Amino acid sequence: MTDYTEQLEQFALEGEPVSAVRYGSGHINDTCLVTVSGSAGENKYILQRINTRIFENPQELMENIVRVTDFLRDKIQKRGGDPRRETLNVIPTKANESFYRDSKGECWRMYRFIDGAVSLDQVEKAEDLYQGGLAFGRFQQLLADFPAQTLHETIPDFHNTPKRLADFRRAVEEDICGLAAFVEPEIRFIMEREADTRVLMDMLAAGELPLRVTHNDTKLNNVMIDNQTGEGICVIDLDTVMPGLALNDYGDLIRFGASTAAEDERDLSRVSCDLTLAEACTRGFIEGCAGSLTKKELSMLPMGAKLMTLECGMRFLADYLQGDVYFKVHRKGHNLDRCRTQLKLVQDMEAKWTQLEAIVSKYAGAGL
Ligand code: ADP
Ligand code: GN1
Ligand code: MG
Repeated sequence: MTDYTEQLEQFALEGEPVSAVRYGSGHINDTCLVTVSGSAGENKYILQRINTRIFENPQELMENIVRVTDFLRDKIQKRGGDPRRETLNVIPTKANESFYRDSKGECWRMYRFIDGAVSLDQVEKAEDLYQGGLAFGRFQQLLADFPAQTLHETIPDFHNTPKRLADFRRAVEEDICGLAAFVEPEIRFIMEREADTRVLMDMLAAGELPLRVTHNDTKLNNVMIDNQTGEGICVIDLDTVMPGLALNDYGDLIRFGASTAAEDERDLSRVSCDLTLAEACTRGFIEGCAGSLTKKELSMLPMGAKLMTLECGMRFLADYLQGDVYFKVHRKGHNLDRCRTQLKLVQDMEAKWTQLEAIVSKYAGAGL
């Protein structure tokens, strides 16, 4: 078992640690649930090893998170909410730093554990997606007046889809593991959609879409759902909060939430874009954004869903071709399985385009 003594000693916790166990199923960071026992009883925390291969500047990353969560805490307090549960709370180190660099150079941060709530890896019911959409839409709304220029770009070009395509193309050309021939149909599927990849970035460049402070990783398991009320109470995983497109937050929500199967399902006959689930995401997100989305944004929402799914598919396939260096994998071919579900979803979204547009129209109302 991993010994976290050195790391735990650095943070001012309300009690003595009694256990520290691996937790969650994120693809990026190493997450650990810490339980401490103190005079006031048990307390829980989340200890995370920041993935510094991906987030190369942990200082800037944590600066972003502290600024954003301070800003949110203030707003939540002013409207009478519970700032201990409705935003992430960074626990500083005893030296009053936002993270600790250990003797091996690894970087660790601590959050207060959000109790009485779950993060769902699997969609259980449409209502969860409505709640997820609402939480991510509201999150964007709460940050609408955040000074965006003070945010660091933690991963440059994170959702620059044409740039992602260029990276993908390079991975195919280099083919360092000799796997490209094996995935020729998937490569062709992606390349055939080259023109699509530019649509939103071109609109952004032309000033047709606004840059907002967005979350950029809106998987359902990045929102905590309250056990009692079923409400999406807190948006977590704030590593990629940066200026971005609202369409990408909507898109990633649909990509993960509206799928009838897990992101790594091997039986592709089980993978499709479920319109009831897509409707729940759409209703929640549009409602959460509370009238702030422009006409153009609303009309491009289906494109946001398709491009986030295509982009994720090419990222998984590029990682497969490069020897699984980015996303955590738990079996051979895991990234290829993930890529295939994404491409199947893209195909299904294309087939259901008119219905996806009709769903947006239904909730955009007069805004469209
Ligand atoms: P990753 O970037 O690897 O996805 P996350 O920050 O999303 O890492 O954390 C992984 C999982 O840990 C989440 O999906 C959630 O289940 C759990 N988690 C993270 N932070 C908290 C928290 N403050 N309270 C409760 N659970 C949390
Ligand atoms: C990663 O960290 P996690 O598991 O919430 C990835 C997202 C992908 C997602 C695919 C920083 O999200 O961009 O969409 O996996 N996060 C990063 O499941 O690359
Ligand atoms: Mg996560």
